[in-house]
Amino acid sequence: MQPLAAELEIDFQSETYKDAYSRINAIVIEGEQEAYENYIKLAELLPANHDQLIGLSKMESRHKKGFEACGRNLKVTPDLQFAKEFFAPLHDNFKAAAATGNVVTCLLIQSLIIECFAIAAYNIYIPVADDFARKITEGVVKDEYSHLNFGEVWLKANFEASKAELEEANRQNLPIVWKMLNQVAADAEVLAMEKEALVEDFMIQYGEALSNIGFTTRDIMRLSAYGLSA
Ligand code: Y39
Ligand code: FE
Ligand code: FE
Ligand code: FE
Repeated sequence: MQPLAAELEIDFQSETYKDAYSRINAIVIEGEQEAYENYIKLAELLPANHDQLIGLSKMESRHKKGFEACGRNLKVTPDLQFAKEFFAPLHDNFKAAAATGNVVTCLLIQSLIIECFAIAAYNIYIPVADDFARKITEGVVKDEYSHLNFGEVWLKANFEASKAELEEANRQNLPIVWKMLNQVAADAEVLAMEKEALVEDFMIQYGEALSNIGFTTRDIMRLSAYGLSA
């Protein structure tokens, strides 16, 4: 498939593009850094899966390096302060859940919500990315599917015992994701990433994940739209 970026004649060196990229690139770099830390924490919380989770954390730190290179390639300085604030509500909820040993909540936040957000964003970005970033992102998104799969497999195996905590964690954290999407929509648009496409892809990934874990279609409708109007 011919990359859409060529057809759209995106000017990757325009000040408008680089300004938006300074925030989106920072979000991705900070997100990968936090994902790295979150999987190390999950490795502590799930000793039976320790080595596998350390493996995932190492992938996240490689992703971070890849996206740092994408920023350098476009001569963009990532706005990391913006990105830290962007992730703070989800990150704080992850840390609070980890501190109280609520591993199901930690898995919902990192391995379902954040991974689905990443998969949606990377899928939508790939066709409109510059050549350098496209190659990096294609490699990264394959890994993200494996991270999502880890969460699905663990939660499916522990479904009955996790169900109530998943419902509550979804209620607390899904509205935050819709707010994050709204915050980034204008910058994403500059990169030719449409908000509607991001929402649609996220809903598909998240709905499929909930289905794989064992939720019914009825549950999935209720859970995945929670807070969408926020
Ligand atoms: O598991 C991961 O690697 C996820 C942390 C990385 C973050 C993805 C955040 C993507 C949001 C970008 C929004 C752009 C429209
Ligand atoms: Fe990653
Ligand atoms: Fe990941
Ligand atoms: Fe548009």
